[in-house]
This record gives sequence, C-alpha cells and structure tokens, in this order.
Amino acid sequence: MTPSSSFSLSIALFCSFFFGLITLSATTCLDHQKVLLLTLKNNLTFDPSLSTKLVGWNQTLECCAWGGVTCDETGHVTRLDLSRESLSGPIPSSQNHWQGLEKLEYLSLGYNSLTGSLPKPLLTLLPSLQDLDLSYNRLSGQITKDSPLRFLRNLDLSNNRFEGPVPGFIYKLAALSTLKLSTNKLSGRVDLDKFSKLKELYALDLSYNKLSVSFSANFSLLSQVNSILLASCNMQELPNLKNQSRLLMLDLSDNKLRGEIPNWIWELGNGYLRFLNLSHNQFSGLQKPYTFPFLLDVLDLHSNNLEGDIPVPPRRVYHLDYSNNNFKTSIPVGFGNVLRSTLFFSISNSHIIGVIPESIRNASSLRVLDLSRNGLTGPIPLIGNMKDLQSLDLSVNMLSGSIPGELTNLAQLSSLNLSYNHLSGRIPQGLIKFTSLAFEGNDGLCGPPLKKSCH
Ligand SMILES: *[C@@H]1O[C@H](CO)[C@@H](O)[C@H](O)[C@H]1NC(C)=O
Ligand SMILES: *[C@@H]1O[C@H](CO)[C@@H](O)[C@H](O)[C@H]1NC(C)=O
Ligand SMILES: *[C@@H]1O[C@H](CO)[C@@H](O)[C@H](O)[C@H]1NC(C)=O
Ligand SMILES: *[C@@H]1O[C@H](CO)[C@@H](O)[C@H](O)[C@H]1NC(C)=O
Ligand SMILES: *[C@@H]1O[C@H](CO)[C@@H](O)[C@H](O)[C@H]1NC(C)=O
Ligand SMILES: *[C@@H]1O[C@H](CO)[C@@H](O)[C@H](O)[C@H]1NC(C)=O
Ligand SMILES: CC(=O)N[C@H]1CO[C@H](CO)[C@@H](O)[C@@H]1O
Repeated sequence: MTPSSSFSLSIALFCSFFFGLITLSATTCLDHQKVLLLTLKNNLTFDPSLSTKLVGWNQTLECCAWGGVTCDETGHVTRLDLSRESLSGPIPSSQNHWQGLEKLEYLSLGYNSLTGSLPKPLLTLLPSLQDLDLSYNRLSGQITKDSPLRFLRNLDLSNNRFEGPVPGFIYKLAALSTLKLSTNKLSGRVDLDKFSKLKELYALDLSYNKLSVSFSANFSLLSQVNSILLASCNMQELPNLKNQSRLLMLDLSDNKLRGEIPNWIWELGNGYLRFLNLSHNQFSGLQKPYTFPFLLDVLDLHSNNLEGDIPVPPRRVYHLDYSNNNFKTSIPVGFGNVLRSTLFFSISNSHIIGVIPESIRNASSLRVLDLSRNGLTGPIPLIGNMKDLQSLDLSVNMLSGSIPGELTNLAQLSSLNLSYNHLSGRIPQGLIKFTSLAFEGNDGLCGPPLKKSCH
C-alpha cells in the first residue's frame, strides 16, 4: 500500500465513523414502534417506585432514548431490557404487543416476579430474536412445543416453575449457543445425544429439574462446549466427556454416580478446567495416578464416599469442599501450604484422624475453616494470623490442651465452635463474646461464658 492510498483509506474510515456517529445520535424511533412499546407498558404491572426504566417511558421523550430500549439506525427497536423492573403478573400475551417488533434481537424480562405461562407470541412473532432471558421469575406451565425462532442463540428460562418435557424445538435451534433451563420443574427423559447436533452449543444447564438424563455409549458433544451443568439429573453413569477440550465448568453433582472418579476428568479442557462439582454422588475414590489441573479454583467433592488419602488440591483452589466423606486418614503434613489462596475449606464429618497440621497456619486467606465432626486429636494449632477468618468450626473432635490466646487476634471471626472436644483451662478473655454453646462439652474448660469458674 502506498502512503497516499493509506491516507485516503484513513480519511474514508474517519468519514464513515464520523457520519456513523451522526446517524446514530439522530436515530428517532418509528411511530409504530413507540405505540407498541407504550401498549406494552400499559399492559405490564410494575411498581413505579422500584422501576428505573419503564417508569420513564412517556410521550415526551423519543422512544430510542427510553431506559432499556436500543434501536438500530432505521429506528427499529433491537434490544429491550426490562430486567429488575419489579414486573409482576403475566407477560402480555396478545399478538398486538409483539407483532411489529420485527427487528428485536434481545429481550430480557429476567429478575422480576412475572407469573403465568410463556406466551406463544414470544417464541413465534419475533423473527429476529437471538437472546431471550426470562430467568428468575415465577413462570409456569409447559414450554411451547415448537418455535420457528431460527436465530435464537441464547435462551435462559432458568429459575422459574416450568413443567413438562424439554420441548423438541430446542434441538432444532441451529444457532443455539447457551441453553439454561435449570431450577424448574421439567420432567421426563432427556437424551444428551440430541444436543450433539447443535453445532454452536457452548453452554448447557439442565440442573435442578426432575429430568432423567441419558446418553449413548458413543456420546460426545462438540468440542467447543465450555460449560456442562447437569446437577440433579438422575444420571447413573458418567458421560464420556474425554473430547471436551474447551471445558471450563462441569457440574455433575447430586446424581447417582459411583466407583472411582476417572483420572481423565482432570484432563478435561486441556488442563483448563476451573470448576468441578461432583458432590452428592457415591464416588469411592480417585483413580490413580491423577494430576489436578493447575487452574482449578472450585473443587467440590462433598457428600460422597471417598476413602483413603486426602487429595492435595492445586494451589489456586479457592473453594475446597471435602466434607461428608469417609477418608479414615489424616490431613497431610504440608496441606496448609497449598491452601494459601483458599477462602473456603471444609472437611467436616469425614472420618479424619490424627492432628491438625501446623501448616494450616499458612492457609492465611481462609474465611471459613470447618474441621468439625471428625476424630482429630492433639492441640488447636496457632492460627492467629488468619486475619480474614470469619468462621471456625472444630467442634465434635478429640482436641486437647488449652485454647490458644492467639484466637483472640481473629478480628473478623463471627462464628466459633469448639464444643465437644477435650479442651481444658481458662477460656481467653477475648472470646467471651461467643456464647457458651461455642465451648460446651469440654469438661476441662472454665471461666465465662461458661458457668463453671476456674480455681
Ligand atoms: C417523561 O419522562 C421524563 C424522563 O423520565 C421526565 O423527565 C418527564 O417529566 C416525563 N414527562 C411526563 C409528561 O411525564
Ligand atoms: C452411536 O452409535 C450408534 C450405533 O452404534 C449410531 O447409530 C449413532 O449414530 C452413534 N452416535 C453418534 C453420536 O455417533
Ligand atoms: C473424539 O475426537 C476425535 C478426533 O476429533 C474423534 O476421532 C473421536 O471419535 C472422538 N471421540 C468420541 C468419543 O466422540
Ligand atoms: C455443588 O453442588 C451441590 C449440589 O448440587 C450444591 O449444593 C453446591 O452448592 C455446589 N457447590 C458449589 C461450589 O457450587
Ligand atoms: C509456612 O510457610 C513458610 C513460608 O513459605 C514456610 O517456611 C514454613 O515452613 C511453613 N510452615 C509449615 C508449618 O509448613
Ligand atoms: C457447635 O456444635 C455443636 C455440635 O454440633 C452444636 O450442638 C452447637 O449448637 C454448636 N454451637 C454453635 C454456637 O454453633
Ligand atoms: C390485556 C390488557 O390489559 N390490554 C390492555 C393493554 O393496553 C391497552 C391500552 O394501551 C388497553 O386498551 C388494553 O385493554
């Protein structure tokens, strides 16, 4: 490219940018779009004192400038965001409210208190719709069986009360990228194989319904899938996910999975897995050898039947839940040294024995530490340096010795439970703000808040 041609190119770019701006700011909404929106407003129930967008829709202002409304350069409404607008009652269901919004690409009515069913016009009369978000409402009834919305990319109906089967039209939405149906009352069988035809699928969430999810032996989703959330889906077996090389989030909690956690699971996403929830299953252990992915920051294995060595987590983990298992081993000596950036650690009720390793002191970012209901022995370690600790539960163990005065340094501590151990001596002055329930069941402890005085 010669200097002069690149110069004229920049002029051209500059002009188109400049005039683009002018047309954008000069956009006025078309009369019929304004009439449609005002009719919609008149038929929506909302609390004017809580509304920030709808409340300002009126004749005096130009409708493309109304809160929650975006138009294209021809004055057609393209985006309508009425989330968190204190809407209640049913979604207007007459054709007249929706027909004519033919350029609408994005519609959100999420985080309101809408009731009633999903009006058919939403799925049939908005030919350009790409994103539909009705999450966090109280919508009920069945989801319409079919829909011609060929361009739909993101559908979020989560956190409502929808019932009946997952509608068949979903598997025909060729552009579907994100599907969230979690926390509803959907029922029936879902064959995961049907999702493998969706070439654009990126995130799938069917959790917390009454669904029974199954799949064939050669099942595989497209490799770009990034998030698979199938909690409470009555799954008896692990699907083969070995090919999911982009997976960042996997939730298979509250299913009926058993046996060893296969070691391929740690290789999902090519080592980029960030979130794994396998809690509330019947897993008995981790298949060896295994290497946790370095980037894993949430690992939830609670309420399984894990036995044997306590797995040493990767160093970035900030939420680690091993509670309600059956380890019957002791916490490895250097365990605290890998929890340096961990905020939450629980291994409550997991048949842990031995002493609490001194290295726990190095887990100094912890906000919650729960080692309750185990067979731990020895002293309470020195953890006065955990300046963010809010909750410490060491109850129902066999810990002995006196309560370290250091505990009074924990300025953020709002919940403490040392009850039912073999602790002795005077309760440090700084801890008397906690009730006697935090200390009961230790025969050797004395002084306030306990009634027993020290001699
Ligand atoms: C119309 O809405 C604007 C912005 O919310 C407000 O300032 C104005 O007072 C309203 N006009 C009428 C007639 O309600
Ligand atoms: C799985 O295998 C069956 C037959 O064994 C075949 O009909 C089906 O198309 C396969 N599915 C996929 C996703 O490859
Ligand atoms: C995984 O991907 C490879 C390569 O793309 C393919 O050959 C193989 O059949 C896939 N495995 C499954 C179970 O789909
Ligand atoms: C893991 O799943 C369980 C059950 O579905 C849920 O209660 C828990 O909050 C999840 N854990 C995380 C860290 O999200
Ligand atoms: C805590 O961390 C420090 C600094 O990394 C290290 O020197 C020390 O040995 C650790 N403490 C324990 C008990 O492992
Ligand atoms: C401490 O744990 C014991 C045993 O689980 C329980 O009875 C008690 O209420 C708890 N105390 C507090 C203050 O939470
Ligand atoms: C169903 C319903 O409430 N329809 C009303 C919608 O708003 C228009 C006025 O804009 C009324 O005429 C309808 O009765």
